[in-house]
Amino acid sequence: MPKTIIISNRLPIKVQRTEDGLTYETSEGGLATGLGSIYKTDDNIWIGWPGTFFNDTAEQEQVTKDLSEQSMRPVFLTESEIHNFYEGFSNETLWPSFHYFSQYAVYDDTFWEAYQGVNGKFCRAVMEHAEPGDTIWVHDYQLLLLPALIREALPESTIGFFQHIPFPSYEVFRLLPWREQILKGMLGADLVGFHTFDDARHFLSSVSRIVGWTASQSIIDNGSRQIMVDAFPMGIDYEKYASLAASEEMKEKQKEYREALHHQKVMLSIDRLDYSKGIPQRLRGFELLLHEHPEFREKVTLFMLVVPSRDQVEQYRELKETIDELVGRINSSYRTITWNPIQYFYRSFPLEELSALYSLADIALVTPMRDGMNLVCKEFVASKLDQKGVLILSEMAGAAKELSDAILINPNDLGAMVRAMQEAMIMPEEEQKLRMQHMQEVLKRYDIHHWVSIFMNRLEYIKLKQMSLATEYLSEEERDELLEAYTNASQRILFLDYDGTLTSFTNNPKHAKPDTELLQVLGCLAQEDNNKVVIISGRDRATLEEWLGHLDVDIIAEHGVWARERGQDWEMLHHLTSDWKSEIRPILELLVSRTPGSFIEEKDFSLVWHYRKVDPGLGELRARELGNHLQYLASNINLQVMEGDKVLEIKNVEVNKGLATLSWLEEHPHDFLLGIGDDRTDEDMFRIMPKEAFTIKVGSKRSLARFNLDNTKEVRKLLQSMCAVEE
Ligand code: GDG
Repeated sequence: MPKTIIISNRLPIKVQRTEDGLTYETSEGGLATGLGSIYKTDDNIWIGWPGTFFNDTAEQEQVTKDLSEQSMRPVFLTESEIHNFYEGFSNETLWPSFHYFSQYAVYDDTFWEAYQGVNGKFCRAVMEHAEPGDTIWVHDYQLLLLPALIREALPESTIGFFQHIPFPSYEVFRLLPWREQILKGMLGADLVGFHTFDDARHFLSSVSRIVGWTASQSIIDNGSRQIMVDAFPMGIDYEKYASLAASEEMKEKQKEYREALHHQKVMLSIDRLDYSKGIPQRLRGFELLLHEHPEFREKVTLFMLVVPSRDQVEQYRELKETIDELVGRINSSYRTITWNPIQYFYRSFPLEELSALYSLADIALVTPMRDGMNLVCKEFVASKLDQKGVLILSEMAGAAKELSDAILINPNDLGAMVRAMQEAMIMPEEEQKLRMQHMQEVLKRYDIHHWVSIFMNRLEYIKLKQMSLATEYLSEEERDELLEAYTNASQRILFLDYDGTLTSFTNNPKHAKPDTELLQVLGCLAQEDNNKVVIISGRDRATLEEWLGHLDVDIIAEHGVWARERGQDWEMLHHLTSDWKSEIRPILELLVSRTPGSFIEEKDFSLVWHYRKVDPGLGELRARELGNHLQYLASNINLQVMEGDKVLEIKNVEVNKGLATLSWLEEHPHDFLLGIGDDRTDEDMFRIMPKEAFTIKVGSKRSLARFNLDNTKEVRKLLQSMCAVEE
């Protein structure tokens, strides 16, 4: 039975070596809770590092055995791997870069090699357990290369990837020397998830500019696979925090704390020690509040918990010193005999204490400079049973997108921070309740269980979509079948698109002239009496005439405006007008003057705007703009706007390759049909052709064709083998 495999750098357990032997303490983190419903059932497993070094084989075996009873599979890492891969590349290169602190990013090849090595080690661990059909869910920035490694080893597998930290804008991401390898690693997944739409947007923009793969409606089509990119804001285990806060024990604790704090207002701040969390800025804001608003002195205490983290790293050590100094300065400047402005703790607390603090606090100060999501603010809201309390939240936290009823601030704007604190201090209870109620409704609904199920649901969806759109590669067997049908037939029609099918794309369409090899194969097929070779293209008739007119082929030009049977004159397939051009041409000309690299191609009955050489992103944006602008105008004058590969074509509605193909089929009896094409306009041709026809899409984008071939080279090879049949 297919299973689900979860992979993260750390296992949701802390293994420790004590005098009494090995101890195992399960994690209560949100992710572990949410995924608990998955990895603890059936044969599902969680793969990751157990958090302690085990060099002794016997000990490793023991840990593996003990963990396997809890559905976990350890990946043992050495001290040097942890140093270079985890503390190094993950935390000193990726973490600062992704949190917009590029000035702290270390670019070190030793770190990068270790990162690749450990991702490979994780891949081998996955391969020990994975089987075709399994669903694999990879987590976070320590394992960005893993999706592609798994894809290579198990091409058909279902792979989801979720990044818990932000994805920076292209301008910041591009600074990384290994940017392309990183993106390609992530793109091994079928679904790439982030906390916010902005992260997803930034990722798509980097992929388009660095890898060259563009997306339509958040789905990247790389030619062989579709990859969905979406936002999945992670929720918390709402019930857990709400019920903890409701317990008698917690109420007692809260009362005790409240008395000790002399019934002052409590501002709460909880973070891991990290420069992304904006702790010094928050302290400066608090200092300014006390300075500018003496009325709040002795009326408010800032309860500040900083959880030790990464303190071997230089920046973190410096940050700790800055915080210590600031706290010292503020406390010594403002304290009185009975009041200490800041209660500062540099250690971690048990969950119960945390819950008591959440319930007790009047104001939560969550002001990171940048945060993927931030769960602390959500836990605070869930713990507010009486709905009294104010959340001050940084716009730079992913959570701000959902918690719009918080007081939102820019953490760099100290003035705004002080005003927000002042507002929070005097906010009427009714308003507090109203805001809190709204936020609780959101968090209750979008909790951690919802997050897991929606991610899994989308992963299943994209996999099904991939399957439904997949055309089958023309196998050896089917090729033989095609050749046999071809040999046995006496009235064959071969519809062949030109650009992207018989020749590859060039930056300048005029350069795509047929070469000798192509002329030879077309000539060979065309001279056969039983064959009708039809070149069906969007190009203008003059070019097609010049390039292919000397062969014994039929030509359909401009997607079916003009046609010419061999040996005859050009005929217009529909009676069309081109009066509309004078109205549309100025719009396109204005667009060209605003968009360097683009140009207009004029055909008898259509106008085409080309943007292949335009800055990626800008071209698509302008094409959408033009599409929207023309939609209304075009429908009134019987025109259609057709999107192609980096082109937008405006022409009469009657014109398409489908109608042209149909008129050929009606007029010419046939017992063998072949249609080959590569772009959207060829889909009209595939649609019109009978089911038994051999329809072939070049590339593996979604298609109505029965089969696909990878490129023009393979098309030519097929045509050559048809030629050889005749000889
Ligand atoms: C990353 C992203 C994203 C804190 N102190 C104690 C303690 N905590 C718990 C909190 C909360 C968790 O740690 C911190 O989560 P955050 O989301 O705030 O931050 P990161 O650790 O940086 O997490 C972040 C998250 O991944 C999830 O995707 O939201 O943006 O950076 O749950 O309660 N727990 C205990 N004692 C403490 O002293 N027991």
